Amino acid sequence: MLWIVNVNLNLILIGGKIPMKKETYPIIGVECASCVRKIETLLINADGIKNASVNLASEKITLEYDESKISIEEISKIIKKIGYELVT
Ligand SMILES: [Cu+2]
Repeated sequence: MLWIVNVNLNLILIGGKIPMKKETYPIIGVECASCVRKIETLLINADGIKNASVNLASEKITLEYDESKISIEEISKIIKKIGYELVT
């Protein structure tokens, strides 16, 4: 019984199925589609971020990220560097 549990655990690790944190935050300064593209492109290419989606109408961002690789504080700093502010 125990080895079955281990096999399953290993498969999960090999498969890279690390639980991603998915969270939505308000974001300040997003004014047009170009802002949206700029933020999303930057974040999606950052290590540890699986997905970033900005909603222009609601001025919110939905982030899917691996907390063991990147923290929300680090993501906030990246966003701030290009002139926007994440509200956490
Ligand atoms: Cu813009």
